[in-house]
Amino acid sequence: MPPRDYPLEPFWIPFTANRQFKAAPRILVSAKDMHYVAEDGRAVLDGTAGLWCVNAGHCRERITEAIRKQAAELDYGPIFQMGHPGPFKVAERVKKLLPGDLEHVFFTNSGSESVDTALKIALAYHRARGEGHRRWLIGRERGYHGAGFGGTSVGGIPANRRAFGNLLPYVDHLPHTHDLEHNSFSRGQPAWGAHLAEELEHRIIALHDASNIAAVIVEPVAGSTGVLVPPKGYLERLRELCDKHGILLIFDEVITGFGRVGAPFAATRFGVVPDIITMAKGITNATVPMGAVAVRRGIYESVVNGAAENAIELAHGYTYSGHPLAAAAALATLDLYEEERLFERAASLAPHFENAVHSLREAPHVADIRNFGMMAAIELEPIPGKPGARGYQALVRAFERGVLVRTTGDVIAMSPPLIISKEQIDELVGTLASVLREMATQNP
Ligand code: PXG
Repeated sequence: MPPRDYPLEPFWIPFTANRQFKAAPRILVSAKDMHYVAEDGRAVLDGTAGLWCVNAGHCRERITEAIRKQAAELDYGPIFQMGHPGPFKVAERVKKLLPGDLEHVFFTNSGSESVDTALKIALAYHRARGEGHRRWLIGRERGYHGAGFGGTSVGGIPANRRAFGNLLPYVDHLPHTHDLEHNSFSRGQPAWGAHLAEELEHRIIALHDASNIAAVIVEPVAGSTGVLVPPKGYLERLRELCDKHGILLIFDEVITGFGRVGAPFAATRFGVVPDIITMAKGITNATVPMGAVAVRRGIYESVVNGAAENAIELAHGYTYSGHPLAAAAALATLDLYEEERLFERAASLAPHFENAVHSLREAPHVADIRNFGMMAAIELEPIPGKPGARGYQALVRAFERGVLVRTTGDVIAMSPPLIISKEQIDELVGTLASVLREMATQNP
């Protein structure tokens, strides 16, 4: 291995055990299609599409070429009271992929910014209609909505909230829908759990009153906390209750957007149209940071038409909203998805992926397996007294054997690029099977 010509210490690595990582780093130096190359020269099969984002595989020529060309043509253009073609074109393309009358698209640079933007739009919408009393934002336990103060507040992961003291006021949470007793080893949507949507009415609305609630935000399939698939009928019921009470429904599709579930969006796949969709990651195949928030026509019109003419209707945005390089990358990415029919490919690979991951059911220490589209999770029994240790061991050993998976606590998550072949799915799952067997001999 060539010596590293940089120190590890100055970089404070995000969402990482810095001391543990710096003692035994896993460094990737290049990538192509389904594989990374590690610094020791080994090829590593990408079982996670980076961080759920490289949906078309790595370093795709069409996208890198578009970025190169754009960088030489217009590197940056101001986007407040000025414009350049990229974001207009991307908005039109994204609109065509969206269900219902989700017709207007606001650009950000990440999923976290998309979530905070969506929450601010929800508040601004109610205020524009004279319902500024609707201030409560409702998230869900085990939800992940990024790292901004808004997203952390509506998020439902205790470890992400604990250190940060005051988050947003006027936030409450629905219960999550995962229950090992009732829906373990479900293939696709579990049959049990739709009744948990009733908690919105029975508990949240009963306590805070609907007239005070602005929005409910959920991931249609929760990703970060280990692929929690919505029970049959659950999202439909949330939609009905939000309609009944004038509450906006936000789907956070940062992971589920752009083909991950075998359709452009989970909203399309489940046939449930939310009022706002947040997205990021796959929109540019993760090559240049970009996020977006799509809203239904009525939301855009209420906010925009509700303001005085010549007034800035929504006092919100970022220097890099709709950045030319991101926009060029997005256009090339959307072309590639379409030409290679990658969303359809995801749908047709999903049954093979499902069978492959469920073949791990008899592997040692497997407590649950769940999957939807091209997302799957294997939940391991924790080593008594050491939560997370078994999951981390699995990540390290799989990496040593040339396969990248993602772990959250003792849950192993997989979300490969949608270009993966059936043989590569078998390699991914086969490697995990031998890792789990090997670990069991050493830590029964
Ligand atoms: N919403 C959802 C649903 C996400 O999954 C974000 C918002 C925030 O996006 P940004 O671009 O600000 O990171 C996310 C991000 C993992 C993992 O392995 C998941 C995410 C990011 C990094 C790792 O669980 N999701």
